[in-house]
Amino acid sequence: MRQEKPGKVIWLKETDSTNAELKRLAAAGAPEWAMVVADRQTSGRGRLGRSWYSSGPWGLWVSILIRPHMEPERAPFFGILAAVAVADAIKMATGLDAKIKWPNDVEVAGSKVSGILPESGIGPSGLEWLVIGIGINLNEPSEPMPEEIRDRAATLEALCHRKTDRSVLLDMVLDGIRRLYNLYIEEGAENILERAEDLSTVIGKKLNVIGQGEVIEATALGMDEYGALLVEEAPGRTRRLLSGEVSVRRSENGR
Ligand code: BT5
Repeated sequence: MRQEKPGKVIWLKETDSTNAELKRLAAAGAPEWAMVVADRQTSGRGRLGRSWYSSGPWGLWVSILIRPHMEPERAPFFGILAAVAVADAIKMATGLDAKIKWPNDVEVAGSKVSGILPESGIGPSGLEWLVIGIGINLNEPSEPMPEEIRDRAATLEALCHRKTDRSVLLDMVLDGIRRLYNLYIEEGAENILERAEDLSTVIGKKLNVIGQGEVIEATALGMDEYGALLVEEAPGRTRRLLSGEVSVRRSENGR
């Protein structure tokens, strides 16, 4: 079934986390495409308990609810699908060359401008809801970014010297997600994965893979329909990474 209708957007001045807010609504039966946007998050969240700096309306902090009929294990793929939509929207709005760093960062010239957090709810019949949280740093905040992220994070304004309108970018991101979701329903993951691989900063590169207490060297080969990164650790020995951190080795990115 094609997904056409935009849902109701709830705009909040402040919330703990738009993902937390929408997860509460999803569990209470909110319909597909319900959305929460906040001017400011007091406990914006990243993956693995990390935090997301979102102190004011200088960025787009949004969560989108979908209810795809699929195995719960495929939820991370929707993080990749959303990253393609965000990279496309940034390109369209600013002309910047936005890239995807697996699994869920969108970068411009090596700086993180966006992070995506898919979170799912599982019930007796499988996947019941999927909340896709998206944070995009649009315009320069009035206070400087916190010290610990200043080196790696950037706003679109700092990179393209123009302000980006929050509602315009939200519409572009939503259009992109709806288009890619329809493509997924009609044709499966293949074309979306191809787009994600084209936009990827890691595919074809030698990586350091930071796992449980160890760092492995491997070459990134591609992504699969579960959102996993496929890497080759040694000739002919491949492995699927479902989470964790990867960084391009210094000799590869010329830094
Ligand atoms: C992410 O996690 O990148 C996912 C971020 C998702 C944020 C959205 S905002 C709307 C929705 N509601 C939420 O509560 N969350 C979602 P991760 O890959 O774990 O990256 C987190 C790391 O990025 C932090 O540990 C910092 O190093 C860095 N970081 C934090 N705030 C940032 C910002 N505004 N811009 C760039 N980097 C940031």
